[in-house]
Amino acid sequence: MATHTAEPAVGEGSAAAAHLELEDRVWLLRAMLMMRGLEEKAMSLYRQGKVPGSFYDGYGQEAVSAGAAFAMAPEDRLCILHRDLAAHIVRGVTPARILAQYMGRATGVTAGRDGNVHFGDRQLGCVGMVSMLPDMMLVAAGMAMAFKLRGERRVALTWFGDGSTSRGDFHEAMNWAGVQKLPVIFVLENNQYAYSTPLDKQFAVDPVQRAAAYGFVGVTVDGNDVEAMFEATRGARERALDGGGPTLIEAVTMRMHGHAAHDDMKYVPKEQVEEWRKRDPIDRQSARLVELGVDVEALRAEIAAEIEAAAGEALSAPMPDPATAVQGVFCEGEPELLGDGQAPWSGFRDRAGAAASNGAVA
Ligand SMILES: Cc1ncc(C[n+]2csc(CCOP(=O)(O)OP(=O)(O)O)c2C)c(N)n1
Ligand SMILES: [Mg+2]
Repeated sequence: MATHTAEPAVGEGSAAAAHLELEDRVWLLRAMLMMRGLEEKAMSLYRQGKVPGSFYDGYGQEAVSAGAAFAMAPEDRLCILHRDLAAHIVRGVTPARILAQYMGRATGVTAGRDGNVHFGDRQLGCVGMVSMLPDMMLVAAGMAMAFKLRGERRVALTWFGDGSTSRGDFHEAMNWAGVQKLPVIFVLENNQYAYSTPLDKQFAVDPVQRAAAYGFVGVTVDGNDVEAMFEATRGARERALDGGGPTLIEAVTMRMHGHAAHDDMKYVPKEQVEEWRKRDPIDRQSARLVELGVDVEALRAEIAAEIEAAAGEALSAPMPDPATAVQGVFCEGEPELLGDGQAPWSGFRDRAGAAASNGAVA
């Protein structure tokens, strides 16, 4: 049975708070602050000519990747998109490796093969994105199919944008996931624009209703509330593990910057941006934690120092040796299996070692 349900607002005493310890709530803020700080640093390095190509960021959307990734177990698999840096952070990619990745250094995740967008540390259970959007929905559905066939209790998750919903591959992935009741979570990051195309030129229905058309649950979530994102994803994961099939989570948020560094987004009304600025996900989580007595300023200072140290490390890392350019392009010998990622949520902490005994492969 398919439903179109708006998630309840998340605050004290909410469903999310019931599953999150204070330490988890601080972790969520930490991941968002780290994402914002790293992207701000990277944008400045880009302007200094140290980041080749273009630069895409997820300013204002940090809660979508932080909250969703936080709800996933080590043995789950993630397909991470271009506005979802916090997912890499949650899974355990260090700040220095991220900045090295952006600057094409040998110590980056792809060792200089790509820059800001197409990367994923396979050893941490993350698959780097394919540029064709939204092909990662099919990759995630394929991984979920493997979990189902092998009888493994694990889930695949991918993010994608509002623009992706107009593509054929979106519908193919949704249909197959629904028919097969696959343990997959589709996070539709509705940030109001696909490059310069606004929502009213993108779809004629509320896109979350498309889940019902394919026979599974769709939920709309405030994508600027990291705890609501966590809770919706936690629920979707439980449903998938219980054999309830996929969930489409529509995370409603706003792309606060241009499509990429070159885009001044003249086509976005200023009032719209200012309206969304009041709903900033970091301010929101900070306010909650200040109420709970957390020293958020100290946390900010700690993260700023970590980012400076990471930038120093990445800047002093070597460029890759050109002689290695053709290495790692094709699979040689036996393919290396994906590993498990970090899963910092307290709900997974008491299961340490569970992933190892799972015989997890994908
Ligand atoms: C099939 C395909 N067409 C075009 C592009 C170029 N492209 C990259 S990002 C993007 C906009 C995507 O918008 P949306 O899905 O809303 O994601 P957002 O960038 O807003 O997060 C486009 C058109 C692409 N990567 N793949
Ligand atoms: Mg978009």
